[in-house]
Amino acid sequence: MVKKITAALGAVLLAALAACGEGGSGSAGAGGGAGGGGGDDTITMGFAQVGAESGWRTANTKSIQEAAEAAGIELKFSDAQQRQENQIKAIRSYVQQKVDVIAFSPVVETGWDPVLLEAKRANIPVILTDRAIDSEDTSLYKTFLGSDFVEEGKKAGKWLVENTTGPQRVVELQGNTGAAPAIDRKKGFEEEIGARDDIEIVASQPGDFTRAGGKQVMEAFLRSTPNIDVVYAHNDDMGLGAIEAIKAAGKVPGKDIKIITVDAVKAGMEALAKGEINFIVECNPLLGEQLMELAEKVVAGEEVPTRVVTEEGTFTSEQAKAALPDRKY
Ligand code: GZL
Repeated sequence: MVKKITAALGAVLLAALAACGEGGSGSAGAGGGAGGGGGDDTITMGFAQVGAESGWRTANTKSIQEAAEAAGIELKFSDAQQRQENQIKAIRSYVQQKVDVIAFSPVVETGWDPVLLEAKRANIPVILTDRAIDSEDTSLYKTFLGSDFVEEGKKAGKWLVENTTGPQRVVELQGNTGAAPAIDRKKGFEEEIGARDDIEIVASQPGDFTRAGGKQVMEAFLRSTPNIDVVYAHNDDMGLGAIEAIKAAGKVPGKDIKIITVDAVKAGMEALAKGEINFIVECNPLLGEQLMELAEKVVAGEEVPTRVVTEEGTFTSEQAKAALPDRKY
């Protein structure tokens, strides 16, 4: 009799342990999707990247991929070639794959509500990284991790106000139309240069954050706009394109025409150290580690701040020379 009871108890114990194993830690599903991808405990992230348009983007992608690997997060990654419809398709596919969390850098500010509503209905949390969206419904994402672009524009304008005298005719190379960094860097710059009535933006066109785009628009400005004193480029890559156009026009970049850019990627810092660019406002692309920490918390159902602003500074030519040896990107 005793043997029968022992055997029965052992069977119940084994069944209980097996059931616990099937349930897994539950972390993959808690607060997140149905836990698609890797084993029970592996978080699966779907990341919809803007594209590969600039040195900044390359560094940003590398940071995300390396941080996912270090955190043991399975990363599904897509490159939208700077087209919103491709990002929307990627997000939709991540919902269908039932990933645990979706993160993306919205190429433009608007048009995201329908696809983010699909993610919300599938109980898959969304994290905005790098760029923000302009939506009334802030329940569509858990947090926004990225720079304050208005502040970056202000830093650029402040340098121009404080480091020039007399009339300054400025041409502006904008990022892609509708992108948060393009809208806000313009806004911050204009706010700051308002302190002087002899600084004027005489021409402004999108160069789409690419070196080729910056060169093309600067060539057009040099043909159509007389007496250019300053180029304000929304990123280093367009500033580097402008340098090519200025040199081809027989002028000296950094001297005949001052150049202010944003990002502080290696190629931009090298031009700054050479004096071809006069001032760079840093925009930190190394968001990977913070993104993975936020993803782990969000999937575990923990509270996270709705806004995480990244740390970044500014560089003069002398500061670039000192910083270059240790720059990671
Ligand atoms: C800024 C980022 C911008 C960079 C550009 O956070 O979105 O996009 O400034 C990049 O270099 O193309």
